[in-house]
Amino acid sequence: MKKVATFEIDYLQYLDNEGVPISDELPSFAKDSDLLRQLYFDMNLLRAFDAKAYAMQRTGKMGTYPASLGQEAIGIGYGSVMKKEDVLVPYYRSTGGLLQHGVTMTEILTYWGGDERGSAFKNAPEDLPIAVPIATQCLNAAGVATAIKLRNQPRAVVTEIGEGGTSKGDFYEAINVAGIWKLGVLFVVNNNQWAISVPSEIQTATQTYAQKAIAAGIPCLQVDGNDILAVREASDIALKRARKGEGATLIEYISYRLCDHTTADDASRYRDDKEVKQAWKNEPILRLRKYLQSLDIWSEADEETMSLEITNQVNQAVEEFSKMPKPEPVEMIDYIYAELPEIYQDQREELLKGGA
Ligand SMILES: Cc1ncc(C[n+]2csc(CCOP(=O)(O)OP(=O)(O)O)c2C)c(N)n1
Repeated sequence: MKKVATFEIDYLQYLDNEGVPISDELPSFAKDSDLLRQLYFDMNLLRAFDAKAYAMQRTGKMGTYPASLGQEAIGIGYGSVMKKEDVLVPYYRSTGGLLQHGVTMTEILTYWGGDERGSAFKNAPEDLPIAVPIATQCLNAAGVATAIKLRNQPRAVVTEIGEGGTSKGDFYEAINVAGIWKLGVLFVVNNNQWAISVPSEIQTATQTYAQKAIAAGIPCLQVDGNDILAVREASDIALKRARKGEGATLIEYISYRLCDHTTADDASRYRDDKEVKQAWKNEPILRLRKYLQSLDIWSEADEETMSLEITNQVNQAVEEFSKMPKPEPVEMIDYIYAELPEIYQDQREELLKGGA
C-alpha cells in the first residue's frame, strides 16, 4: 500500500494561563499597547453586557439569552480584524463578533427581547440576523461569499458555529462548497466543549474539529481560544486570504463555556463542579490582564476607570432598550409573507382587535 494523503493540524498559542509568552515570537500587533488595552476593555464589556442581559432575563425584562462567558476572546478576537465591508453571519453566541462589527448593545437586547427590529443593524446593515437553527448560518455564509465572489469584491465573510453544530449536514455542505468554489469564508468553530448537555468527547470521533476541513480541501488550524493574541492573529491571516480570493479557512478555537447554555438551562445538572472550577483557571480575561500588567501597561486605577465606563455604557444601552416603544402583536405575522395567505387573515383580525 502507498500513502495517498497525509495531514497534520497545527496549534497556535502565544500566552500561557499566567499571561506569560511561551515563545519570543509574538504577532506584530502585540507591540501596540493601545490595541491590547482596547481588546481587554472590549472583552470586559462583553462580559458585563452578558451579565446584565442575564439579570434582565431573570427579572422578566428579556427573553432567552445565550452568554459568552469564558469565550470572550473568540468573538472579540476575530471581530477586531474584520473590516467594515466584511460580512458577519452570526449564530446566537456571536455577541462579541457583532459588537466588534458595530452592532449596538441596544440592538442585541432588542433582538433577544423578542423584537425583530433588533436584527436591522444600523452600522452593519449587511450582516445577517442572528441564526438560532443550528448550522444554517454556514450555508448562508457560503451564499453571501458566492455573491461577493461573483461581484469580484475584496471582502471576507465570517461565520461562527459551536463544535456541536459541526455534526450537522448543513455544516459539511457549506465547507464542501466553500472548498470547491474557493469562497472567502472564515469558519469559526467555537469549541466550548459542551453542546447544551452533550460533552465534546461524545460529539465526534475525530481528534480535532479543525480536521473536518481537510475533507473539504480547506486550510485549517486549532487555536487556543482563551489566548486573544492567538485568536486575533490566526483570524487576521484567514481574513486576508479570504479578501485576496484565496478561499476559505476553518479555525477551531478551543475554549470553555463557563456559563449555562442559555438562560433556559441549568448546567449544574449535568456538569461536574470540579471541571468548571478547573476551566476558570484558563479563562481569557485574566490571562490578558496578567500580560498587560507584566508589560506595565495596566494598573488598578485603569481597572477602576474601565469598570465605571463599562457600567455607564451598558446602563445606557439598557435605558435605550427600555424606552423603545413595544411592537404591535400583529407585527408577528405582518413581516413573514409579502401577501398574507387567506388562512391567517382571521388571526390577523383578532390580533388587531387585541385578542390572542
Ligand atoms: C436545527 C436545530 N436543532 C436543534 C436545536 C436546539 N439546540 C440549540 S443549541 C444546541 C446545541 C448547540 O451546541 P454547539 O453547536 O456546541 O454550540 P454552543 O451552544 O455550545 O455554542 C441545540 C441542539 C437548534 N437550535 N436548531
